[in-house]
Amino acid sequence: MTGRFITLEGGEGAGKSTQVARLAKRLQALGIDAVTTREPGGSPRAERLRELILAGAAKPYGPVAEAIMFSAARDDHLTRVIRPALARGAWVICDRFADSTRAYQGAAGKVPADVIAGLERVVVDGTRPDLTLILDLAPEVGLARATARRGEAGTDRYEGEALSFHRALRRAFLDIARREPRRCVVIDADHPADRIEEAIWRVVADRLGLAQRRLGAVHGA
Ligand code: T5A
Repeated sequence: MTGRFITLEGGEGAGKSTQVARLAKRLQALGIDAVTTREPGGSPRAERLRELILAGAAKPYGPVAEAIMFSAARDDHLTRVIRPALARGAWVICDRFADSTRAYQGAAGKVPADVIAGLERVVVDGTRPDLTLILDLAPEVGLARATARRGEAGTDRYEGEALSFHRALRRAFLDIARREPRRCVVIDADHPADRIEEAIWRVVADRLGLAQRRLGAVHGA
Protein backbone atom coordinates (compact mmCIF):
# COMPACT_ATOMS: atom_id res chain seq x y z
CA MET A 1 0.00 0.00 0.00
CA THR A 2 1.45 3.39 -0.92
CA GLY A 3 -0.03 6.80 -0.30
CA ARG A 4 0.30 9.99 -2.27
CA PHE A 5 2.98 12.62 -1.91
CA ILE A 6 2.02 16.27 -2.56
CA THR A 7 4.41 19.19 -2.17
CA LEU A 8 3.69 22.93 -2.12
CA GLU A 9 6.40 25.28 -3.33
CA GLY A 10 6.91 28.97 -4.02
CA GLY A 11 8.56 32.11 -2.71
CA GLU A 12 8.36 33.70 0.74
CA GLY A 13 4.84 34.36 2.02
CA ALA A 14 3.14 32.81 -1.03
CA GLY A 15 0.58 31.11 1.25
CA LYS A 16 1.96 27.56 1.29
CA SER A 17 1.42 26.86 5.01
CA THR A 18 -2.13 28.22 4.82
CA GLN A 19 -2.97 25.98 1.87
CA VAL A 20 -1.22 22.87 3.28
CA ALA A 21 -3.56 23.03 6.29
CA ARG A 22 -6.66 23.63 4.15
CA LEU A 23 -5.87 20.81 1.74
CA ALA A 24 -5.28 18.36 4.61
CA LYS A 25 -8.62 19.31 6.15
CA ARG A 26 -10.44 18.61 2.88
CA LEU A 27 -8.72 15.27 2.40
CA GLN A 28 -9.44 14.26 6.00
CA ALA A 29 -13.11 15.10 5.44
CA LEU A 30 -13.08 12.40 2.74
CA GLY A 31 -11.70 9.92 5.27
CA ILE A 32 -8.15 10.07 3.90
CA ASP A 33 -5.24 9.74 6.32
CA ALA A 34 -3.54 13.07 5.46
CA VAL A 35 -0.26 13.97 7.15
CA THR A 36 1.07 17.54 7.01
CA THR A 37 4.75 18.29 7.35
CA ARG A 38 7.34 20.88 6.29
CA GLU A 39 10.89 21.51 5.18
CA PRO A 40 13.38 22.27 6.39
CA GLY A 41 12.25 20.23 9.39
CA GLY A 42 9.43 17.77 9.81
CA SER A 43 11.34 15.35 12.08
CA PRO A 44 12.97 16.21 15.43
CA ARG A 45 16.53 16.07 14.05
CA ALA A 46 15.61 17.99 10.91
CA GLU A 47 13.87 20.65 13.03
CA ARG A 48 17.14 21.19 14.89
CA LEU A 49 18.91 21.72 11.57
CA ARG A 50 16.09 24.10 10.54
CA GLU A 51 16.78 26.31 13.54
CA LEU A 52 20.47 26.50 12.66
CA ILE A 53 19.97 27.17 8.95
CA LEU A 54 17.24 29.80 9.33
CA ALA A 55 19.25 31.59 12.03
CA GLY A 56 21.95 31.97 9.35
CA ALA A 57 24.50 29.66 11.02
CA ALA A 58 25.33 27.91 7.73
CA LYS A 59 25.52 31.10 5.64
CA PRO A 60 29.27 31.74 6.23
CA TYR A 61 30.03 28.27 4.79
CA GLY A 62 28.42 29.26 1.46
CA PRO A 63 25.51 28.00 -0.63
CA VAL A 64 26.99 24.54 -1.35
CA ALA A 65 27.25 23.83 2.38
CA GLU A 66 23.72 25.16 2.88
CA ALA A 67 22.46 22.83 0.12
CA ILE A 68 24.16 19.93 1.93
CA MET A 69 22.53 20.94 5.23
CA PHE A 70 19.07 21.17 3.69
CA SER A 71 19.73 17.75 2.14
CA ALA A 72 20.83 16.26 5.47
CA ALA A 73 17.62 17.52 7.06
CA ARG A 74 15.63 16.08 4.12
CA ASP A 75 17.31 12.69 4.46
CA ASP A 76 16.19 12.38 8.10
CA HIS A 77 12.71 13.73 7.31
CA LEU A 78 12.25 11.20 4.48
CA THR A 79 13.48 8.29 6.60
CA ARG A 80 11.60 9.10 9.80
CA VAL A 81 8.38 10.67 8.56
CA ILE A 82 7.62 10.73 4.84
CA ARG A 83 8.47 7.18 3.72
CA PRO A 84 6.81 5.47 6.73
CA ALA A 85 3.63 7.53 6.20
CA LEU A 86 3.51 6.73 2.47
CA ALA A 87 4.16 3.05 3.23
CA ARG A 88 1.09 2.85 5.46
CA GLY A 89 -1.03 4.47 2.73
CA ALA A 90 -1.22 8.02 4.08
CA TRP A 91 -1.23 11.12 1.91
CA VAL A 92 1.73 13.34 2.80
CA ILE A 93 1.37 17.07 2.18
CA CYS A 94 4.71 18.80 2.54
CA ASP A 95 5.35 22.55 2.81
CA ARG A 96 8.47 22.83 0.57
CA PHE A 97 10.69 19.98 -0.60
CA ALA A 98 13.54 19.41 -3.07
CA ASP A 99 12.35 22.08 -5.55
CA SER A 100 13.19 24.68 -2.87
CA THR A 101 16.81 23.49 -2.92
CA ARG A 102 16.84 23.69 -6.71
CA ALA A 103 15.44 27.25 -6.61
CA TYR A 104 17.07 28.79 -3.50
CA GLN A 105 20.51 27.16 -3.47
CA GLY A 106 20.62 26.22 -7.17
CA ALA A 107 19.14 28.93 -9.37
CA ALA A 108 19.26 31.87 -6.95
CA GLY A 109 22.28 30.74 -4.89
CA LYS A 110 24.29 29.69 -7.97
CA VAL A 111 25.14 26.16 -6.80
CA PRO A 112 25.84 24.21 -10.04
CA ALA A 113 22.90 22.17 -11.31
CA ASP A 114 24.89 18.91 -11.31
CA VAL A 115 25.66 19.34 -7.58
CA ILE A 116 21.97 19.91 -6.79
CA ALA A 117 20.96 16.95 -9.01
CA GLY A 118 23.54 14.72 -7.30
CA LEU A 119 22.27 15.59 -3.82
CA GLU A 120 18.71 14.97 -4.96
CA ARG A 121 19.63 11.59 -6.46
CA VAL A 122 21.29 10.45 -3.24
CA VAL A 123 18.73 11.81 -0.77
CA VAL A 124 15.35 11.81 -2.51
CA ASP A 125 16.00 8.72 -4.61
CA GLY A 126 12.65 7.12 -5.49
CA THR A 127 10.51 9.30 -3.21
CA ARG A 128 9.52 11.97 -5.72
CA PRO A 129 6.28 13.92 -5.28
CA ASP A 130 3.22 12.70 -7.20
CA LEU A 131 2.09 16.31 -7.47
CA THR A 132 3.79 19.66 -6.83
CA LEU A 133 1.72 22.82 -6.52
CA ILE A 134 3.77 25.92 -7.22
CA LEU A 135 2.17 28.99 -5.63
CA ASP A 136 3.18 31.87 -7.86
CA LEU A 137 3.18 35.40 -6.49
CA ALA A 138 5.12 38.63 -7.08
CA PRO A 139 7.91 38.63 -4.47
CA GLU A 140 6.98 42.15 -3.33
CA VAL A 141 3.52 40.88 -2.30
CA GLY A 142 4.81 37.69 -0.65
CA LEU A 143 7.52 39.50 1.32
CA ALA A 144 5.01 42.12 2.51
CA ARG A 145 2.73 39.32 3.77
CA ALA A 146 5.64 37.55 5.51
CA THR A 147 6.80 40.81 7.11
CA ALA A 148 3.29 41.76 8.26
CA ARG A 149 2.94 38.37 9.94
CA ARG A 150 6.35 38.46 11.54
CA GLY A 151 5.88 42.03 12.84
CA GLU A 152 8.97 43.71 14.21
CA ALA A 153 10.82 40.44 14.91
CA GLY A 154 13.11 40.89 11.87
CA THR A 155 13.73 38.67 8.86
CA ASP A 156 15.05 35.11 8.66
CA ARG A 157 17.97 33.87 6.53
CA TYR A 158 16.28 34.22 3.13
CA GLU A 159 13.62 36.89 3.70
CA GLY A 160 16.49 39.37 4.12
CA GLU A 161 17.95 38.70 0.63
CA ALA A 162 17.70 41.38 -2.09
CA LEU A 163 14.62 41.63 -4.30
CA SER A 164 16.71 40.38 -7.26
CA PHE A 165 17.25 37.10 -5.35
CA HIS A 166 13.49 36.69 -4.83
CA ARG A 167 12.79 37.48 -8.49
CA ALA A 168 15.31 34.80 -9.49
CA LEU A 169 13.48 32.38 -7.20
CA ARG A 170 10.16 33.09 -8.87
CA ARG A 171 11.67 32.45 -12.32
CA ALA A 172 13.30 29.27 -11.04
CA PHE A 173 10.01 27.82 -9.72
CA LEU A 174 8.22 28.68 -12.99
CA ASP A 175 11.07 27.05 -14.91
CA ILE A 176 10.76 23.85 -12.84
CA ALA A 177 7.02 23.79 -13.66
CA ARG A 178 7.74 24.25 -17.37
CA ARG A 179 10.27 21.40 -17.37
CA GLU A 180 8.08 18.96 -15.42
CA PRO A 181 4.47 19.60 -16.42
CA ARG A 182 3.30 16.10 -15.46
CA ARG A 183 4.35 16.65 -11.85
CA CYS A 184 3.95 20.42 -11.38
CA VAL A 185 0.98 22.79 -11.58
CA VAL A 186 1.34 26.57 -11.18
CA ILE A 187 -1.33 28.18 -8.98
CA ASP A 188 -1.89 31.94 -9.16
CA ALA A 189 -1.46 32.91 -5.49
CA ASP A 190 -2.48 36.56 -5.88
CA HIS A 191 -6.06 35.90 -4.78
CA PRO A 192 -7.90 35.50 -1.47
CA ALA A 193 -7.06 32.26 0.35
CA ASP A 194 -10.53 30.73 -0.28
CA ARG A 195 -10.17 31.08 -4.03
CA ILE A 196 -6.66 29.54 -3.99
CA GLU A 197 -7.99 26.67 -1.87
CA GLU A 198 -10.66 25.95 -4.51
CA ALA A 199 -8.11 26.07 -7.35
CA ILE A 200 -5.84 23.63 -5.49
CA TRP A 201 -8.74 21.31 -4.73
CA ARG A 202 -9.71 21.13 -8.40
CA VAL A 203 -6.14 20.23 -9.38
CA VAL A 204 -5.76 17.60 -6.65
CA ALA A 205 -9.12 16.01 -7.49
CA ASP A 206 -8.30 15.95 -11.18
CA ARG A 207 -4.69 14.80 -11.02
CA LEU A 208 -4.96 12.31 -8.18
CA GLY A 209 -8.31 10.74 -9.00
CA LEU A 210 -10.42 11.94 -6.07
CA ALA A 211 -13.59 12.07 -8.18
CA GLN A 212 -13.26 8.30 -8.77
CA ARG A 213 -12.65 7.75 -5.10
CA ARG A 214 -15.88 9.56 -4.17
CA LEU A 215 -17.76 7.58 -6.83
CA GLY A 216 -16.30 4.37 -5.40
CA ALA A 217 -17.55 5.34 -1.94
CA VAL A 218 -21.04 6.05 -3.29
CA HIS A 219 -21.17 2.60 -4.94
CA GLY A 220 -19.85 0.95 -1.79
CA ALA A 221 -16.64 -0.12 -3.54
N1 T5A B 1 14.67 26.82 1.99
C1 T5A B 1 13.89 25.75 2.26
C2 T5A B 1 15.80 26.70 1.18
O1 T5A B 1 16.51 27.68 0.95
N2 T5A B 1 16.11 25.48 0.65
C3 T5A B 1 15.37 24.36 0.90
O2 T5A B 1 15.70 23.27 0.41
C4 T5A B 1 14.20 24.50 1.75
C5 T5A B 1 13.36 23.29 2.04
C6 T5A B 1 12.02 28.19 5.12
C7 T5A B 1 13.13 28.90 4.39
O3 T5A B 1 14.09 27.95 3.95
C8 T5A B 1 14.35 28.13 2.58
C9 T5A B 1 13.11 28.78 2.03
C10 T5A B 1 12.63 29.63 3.17
O4 T5A B 1 13.29 30.89 3.11
P1 T5A B 1 9.91 29.20 6.23
O5 T5A B 1 9.70 30.08 7.43
O6 T5A B 1 9.32 27.84 6.27
O7 T5A B 1 11.44 29.11 5.97
O8 T5A B 1 9.51 30.06 4.96
P2 T5A B 1 8.31 29.97 4.01
O9 T5A B 1 8.15 28.56 3.54
O10 T5A B 1 8.49 31.00 2.98
O11 T5A B 1 7.10 30.26 4.96
P3 T5A B 1 6.18 31.50 5.07
O12 T5A B 1 5.32 31.20 6.25
O13 T5A B 1 6.93 32.79 5.05
O14 T5A B 1 5.32 31.49 3.75
P4 T5A B 1 4.10 30.63 3.32
O15 T5A B 1 3.99 29.36 4.07
O16 T5A B 1 4.15 30.55 1.86
O17 T5A B 1 2.84 31.57 3.68
P5 T5A B 1 1.78 31.50 4.87
O18 T5A B 1 0.68 30.60 4.50
O19 T5A B 1 2.47 31.30 6.16
O20 T5A B 1 1.21 32.98 4.76
C11 T5A B 1 2.02 34.10 5.07
C12 T5A B 1 1.10 35.24 5.59
O21 T5A B 1 0.20 35.61 4.55
C13 T5A B 1 -1.16 35.38 4.94
C14 T5A B 1 -1.10 34.41 6.11
O22 T5A B 1 -2.20 34.56 6.97
C15 T5A B 1 0.21 34.81 6.78
O23 T5A B 1 0.02 35.90 7.61
N3 T5A B 1 -1.82 34.80 3.75
C16 T5A B 1 -2.52 35.56 2.88
N4 T5A B 1 -2.78 36.86 2.84
C17 T5A B 1 -3.52 37.30 1.77
N5 T5A B 1 -3.99 36.48 0.79
C18 T5A B 1 -3.75 35.17 0.81
N6 T5A B 1 -4.20 34.38 -0.17
C19 T5A B 1 -2.96 34.64 1.90
N7 T5A B 1 -2.54 33.39 2.21
C20 T5A B 1 -1.81 33.51 3.35
